Amino acid sequence: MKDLILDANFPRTLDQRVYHLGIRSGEVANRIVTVGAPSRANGIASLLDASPRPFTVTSERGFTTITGRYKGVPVSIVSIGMGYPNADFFVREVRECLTGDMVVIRLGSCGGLIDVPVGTIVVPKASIAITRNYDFEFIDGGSSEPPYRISKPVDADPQLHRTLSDALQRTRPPTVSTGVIDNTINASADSFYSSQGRQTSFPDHNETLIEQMKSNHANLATLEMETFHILHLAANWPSATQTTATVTPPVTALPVAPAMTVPPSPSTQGQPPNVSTSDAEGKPLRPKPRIRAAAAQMVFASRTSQDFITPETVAEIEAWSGRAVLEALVGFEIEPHHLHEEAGSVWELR
Ligand code: R1P
Repeated sequence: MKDLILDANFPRTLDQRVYHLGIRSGEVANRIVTVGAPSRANGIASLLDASPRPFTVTSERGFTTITGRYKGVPVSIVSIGMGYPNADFFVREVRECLTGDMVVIRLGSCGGLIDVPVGTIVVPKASIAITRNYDFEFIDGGSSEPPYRISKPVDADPQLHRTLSDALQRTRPPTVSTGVIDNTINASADSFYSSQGRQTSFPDHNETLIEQMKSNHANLATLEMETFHILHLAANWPSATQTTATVTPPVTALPVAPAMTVPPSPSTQGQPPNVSTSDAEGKPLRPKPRIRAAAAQMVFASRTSQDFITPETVAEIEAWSGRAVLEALVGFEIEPHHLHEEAGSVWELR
């Protein structure tokens, strides 16, 4: 380990950057698109307003945050890589850099479990988790345990789900032959292979897994690796109906040395960590802020026909869905007192 970390609970650098994403308060906006790949993030970022010039941080751990404005509204695009652990870093670390609401749309690729063409965009209303059961005896299969666990569903934010589906329908280019499906169930797996029913040289005991999932959830339509965890954290952050106090995470000593394209404003330097349920003066927000999340999933692989999407179709549907996600976010209302303070932020108009 090359860095000395003084506090193991919530590591931050002396200049208040969260340890894995490398961002700090004022560098991430309330409205966020999260994607898996930096190329997808850069494609969406190309749609941002020219002014203020979008701000980019790439952390040592490979998370990229791009913040600017779309049609004048502050938005961030965060590329997180793959899987539950990275989704967890994303939600928790962004949350501690933000005051007010955190509105998140995940735009990712997925496998399709229903008979739709590759290039279809699916907007799930809920997600379940499929996880490998480490207590199962995978070599001899002689365990009384099941090899996989299937969780109960967690819902997307219903209003954001509807706004997202509407934006996708409204912005669909006439040249695109595939459509939008919503109100389905997604499954997020903790492996691309075993817990998605793929066959490899490992004895994964997953030959009937997809059929079992489909028999439990008739409208199960997509498989990917992040949506469940994002929706689950959003649904389990203390909300307007709860009274749990938010603890301000402490500060650590050493910087993570993120690569930046635009220097932060001097007015953001050295400020204390935000208490995310308070306003700029430290007064509690009423009602308390929320995390609201939904997802749009591009079908890259059909698990029924075994078709895989072409690069040309990827380019076409990423351009469509990237714009649609931004449209959905900027059209989604956040009460003014639940917005992060603009003064000193990287999206401040100077
Ligand atoms: C697997 O190839 C990856 O692709 C899907 C899965 O969820 C997983 O992260 O999403 P992204 O296209 O967003 O990376």
